[in-house]
Amino acid sequence: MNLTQKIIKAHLVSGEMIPGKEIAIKIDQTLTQDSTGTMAYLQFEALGTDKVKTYRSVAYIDHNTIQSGFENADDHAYIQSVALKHGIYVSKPGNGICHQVNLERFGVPGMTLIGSDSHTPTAGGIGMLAIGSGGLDVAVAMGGGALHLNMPKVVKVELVGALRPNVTAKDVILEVLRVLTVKGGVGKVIEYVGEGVKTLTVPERATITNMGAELGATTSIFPSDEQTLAFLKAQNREQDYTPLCADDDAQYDESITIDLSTLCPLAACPHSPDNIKKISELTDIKVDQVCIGSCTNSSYRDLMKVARILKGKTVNPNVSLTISPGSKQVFTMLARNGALADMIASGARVLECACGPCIGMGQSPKNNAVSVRTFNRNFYARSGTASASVYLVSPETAAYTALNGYFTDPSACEFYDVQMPESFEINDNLILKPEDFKDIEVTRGPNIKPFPLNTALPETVKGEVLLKAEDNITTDHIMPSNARLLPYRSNIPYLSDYCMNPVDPEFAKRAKEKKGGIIVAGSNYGQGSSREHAALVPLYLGIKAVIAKSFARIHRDNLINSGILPLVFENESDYDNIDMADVLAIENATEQINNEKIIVKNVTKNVEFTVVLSITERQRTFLKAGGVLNSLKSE
Ligand code: MIC
Ligand code: SF4
Repeated sequence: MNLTQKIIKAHLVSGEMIPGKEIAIKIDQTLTQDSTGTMAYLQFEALGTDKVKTYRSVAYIDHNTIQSGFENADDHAYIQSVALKHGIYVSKPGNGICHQVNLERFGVPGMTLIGSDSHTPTAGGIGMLAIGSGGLDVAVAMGGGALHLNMPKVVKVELVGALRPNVTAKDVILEVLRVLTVKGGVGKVIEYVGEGVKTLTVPERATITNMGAELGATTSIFPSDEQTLAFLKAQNREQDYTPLCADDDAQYDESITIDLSTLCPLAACPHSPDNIKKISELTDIKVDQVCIGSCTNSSYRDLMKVARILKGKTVNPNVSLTISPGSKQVFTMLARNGALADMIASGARVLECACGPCIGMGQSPKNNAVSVRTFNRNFYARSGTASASVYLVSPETAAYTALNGYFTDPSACEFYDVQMPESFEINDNLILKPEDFKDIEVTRGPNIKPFPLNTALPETVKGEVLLKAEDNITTDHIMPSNARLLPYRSNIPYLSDYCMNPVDPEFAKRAKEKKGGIIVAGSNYGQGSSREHAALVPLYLGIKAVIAKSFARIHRDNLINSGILPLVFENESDYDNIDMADVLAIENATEQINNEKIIVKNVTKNVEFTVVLSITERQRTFLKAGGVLNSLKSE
């Protein structure tokens, strides 16, 4: 067996391990963050579980940290109180980005983890089977329920050789994205093997598994080996170590080989993480902003290299450089060893250890800016400035670029060899343990509005086409998130006015006037974030179905959980025959939903076409009931 199959087998609750078939697995650990967490905990409360049933559940507060009104702070208070009341650890704001802190303090090789954040697979760097999902799946897992998913195919990525100086783990995952594209990982786990694996430290592995989310993959995973042991020892968690790897004769569904020694520094160009070019091809481009940080590249070693590059130099006069350390642990260590002083002295704007500019929480660049970031997503408008062009690069590329003001290939620059520390500074004083708190009252601010509930599937599903969208629509298109909107993550009615804003600013108004309808889209609809808001807001607007050429995994599950039909064109050419405002109807919907193929009538054009609903029996029950919560209620 490969490593993925071994961990699944050890956690299998039901189903057969045949790719594409539904399985259910036991979940050991869960994580939530604050921008998806309020919904997850409202749903958890609705399920009525007293105490979490997992080995470890942690609520992180790291996304909505700009407090320009009471909303975010109220949500933090709600999350802290509801978590402690139900046996969940709390990582307070200031402690760091969920995935970085999870790796440092909680990740255990061989365990399963689900998180209400699409970059949960970061923990694959420490050998966990870590999957991103909607908040409802996390709520169910916290209550002891299994996670249902389709048994993934497993792709072997064999790493051979070793990276050259100033070529990094970020360049490895950008290369994988170039080869596999943003749709290439759907329904698959990406498993890294080979001699090259041994040359990568746990945080480097975590950079690679983190951005595996951009492949659309279920997750990515590395073996647990000497590097894992060294990392856990340095975190004073040696007892959590178990060696794990694939059998020598393990079978894989697909495989690719990457020779690390042939890679060069790369960038993902606007507006997609798979639009890859060599840095050496971009050196004529003048840069306005550089942002270093995010759950992809903000580990101790990443930032130490940045500090060494910046030491004694000054950021280019035309560049604004920001640095956000990944965690309090990283931040404290940089402060103690003087690296922070070198960053500040160079002119870097040091931000708190949180998601920050990655989710548009401040630092939106100027109009038409070129912004170079060490993050994982460069989707259109995600930075908060729609006219900006965002490029994704390694910390080394970012630091040299910030000094020169133009894209700079770091492989032609000085190399600073920073080693992993033998011990990290351990201070968990911002992690609250539920056992230390008694008689907790849950605090609820006025911004927390009830989440919308669907109704049971009607006999006829009928509506106008309210939007005809292209390929690769992201959740940042469907429900944009920025410093202005993130405070309303617990207020679906407020958010609804901004639904699809970057695609069509009139969409929300139209949906409200028509009292709902249908969305038609191209392939990979809903890629990106795990935010349920990208399903709950359309539900609130009365969207009954999305008909697309294909869907991204987490978003498709979120639509089903909300009772919205995710239908796939049987013949992609039927997409071309549909126009905005056409009226589409599914007659005998309650009958048809039992079938794999469903007939849709284009009432306006008087033609019919077929769509495919390839889901499990369980999911059909959810759609009939109008979503998971209705289904559970009726049970
Ligand atoms: C993201 O990177 O897009 C986020 C913000 O972390 C999201 C979660 C969210 O929308 O709150 C994710 O990746 O799931
Ligand atoms: Fe936070 Fe960005 Fe990572 Fe999402 S991708 S968890 S917003 S740092």
